[in-house]
Amino acid sequence: MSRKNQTLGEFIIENQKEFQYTTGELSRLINSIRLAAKVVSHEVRKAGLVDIIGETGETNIQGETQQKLDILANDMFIKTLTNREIVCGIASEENDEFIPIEDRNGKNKYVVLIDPLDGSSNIDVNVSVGTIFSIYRRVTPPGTPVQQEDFLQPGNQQVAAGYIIYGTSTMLVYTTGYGVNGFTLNPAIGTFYMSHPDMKIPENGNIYSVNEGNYVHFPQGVKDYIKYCQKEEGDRPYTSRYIGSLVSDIHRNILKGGIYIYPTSSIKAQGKLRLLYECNPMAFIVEQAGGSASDGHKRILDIEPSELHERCAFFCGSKNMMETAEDFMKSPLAK
Ligand code: P6P
Repeated sequence: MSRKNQTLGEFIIENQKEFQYTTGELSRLINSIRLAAKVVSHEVRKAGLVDIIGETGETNIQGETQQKLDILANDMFIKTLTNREIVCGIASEENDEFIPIEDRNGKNKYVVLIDPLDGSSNIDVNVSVGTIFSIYRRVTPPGTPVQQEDFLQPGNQQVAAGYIIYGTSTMLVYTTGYGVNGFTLNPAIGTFYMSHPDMKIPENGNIYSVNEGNYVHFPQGVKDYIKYCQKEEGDRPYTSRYIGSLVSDIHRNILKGGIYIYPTSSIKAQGKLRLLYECNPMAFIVEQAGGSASDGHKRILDIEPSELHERCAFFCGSKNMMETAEDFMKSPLAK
């Protein structure tokens, strides 16, 4: 069977052996994410038709207004992950604290960190949004209550990571450390089919993704890199593309080549993106696709987390573009 026609379910079974030590639990975990993705995709696609658009009036720990679909997506992923007796804890952008999950048989060995609906401010204007997930093996003894340290692991310990993009089509893209594969949902039959086998990000690209509205607040190194991208020289000027939805900007850059930058700034001293459930999973995926990801200086996956919702600067994309951007950040004037 051509891999292009393979379903996600068939792919998971065929690649079962890749999951170290697992007895099928990681496969069941990916399958539960697949189920939740289908339900959220259905709700996102009809958002304009029912009274689900708009804000709940609540705000999350990030101080961001919660869109109703945020809550629906969060509840859906938590419910499907909880019901499978595989996961001992979940951390979500929408929840201040991590959620311990009853481990009746004392064998649940995975924790999941999730941004259930990233870019949700785009929902009301019908721009693509996404779900991002990151999976670790717990580090505390099985059968004991999950602890904060199970979640505060460096990204280089992830056993799997992925995203779902609710765009012109719904795609699930994920890695277990053996490359990156993309599956597109056929909504008519509710099946994900392999559409992007062995995804690789071009080493070079000509797209840079940054919110230039914040230019005056950026570190000098970022300002200098943006001017480098805009200069008429060689293969430049590059094209500026910024959707304002991390999953969409990164997905496009993986397919076409490019760099995404959300730096620290004078108005966001820690940056905006969250290390544990945005930057780490995206960094794992992009590295597995042949790209790289850093905070402008240090590899994202080597950062030792100290808080569940900590933020960091995020540079991510084509290997050669990343090297150039990091060179600009090395300059003594880059700060
Ligand atoms: P800004 C969405 O809120 C998000 O977390 C990412 O999906 C997106 O890349 C970024 O923030 C956009 O932030 O400040 O440019 O609107």
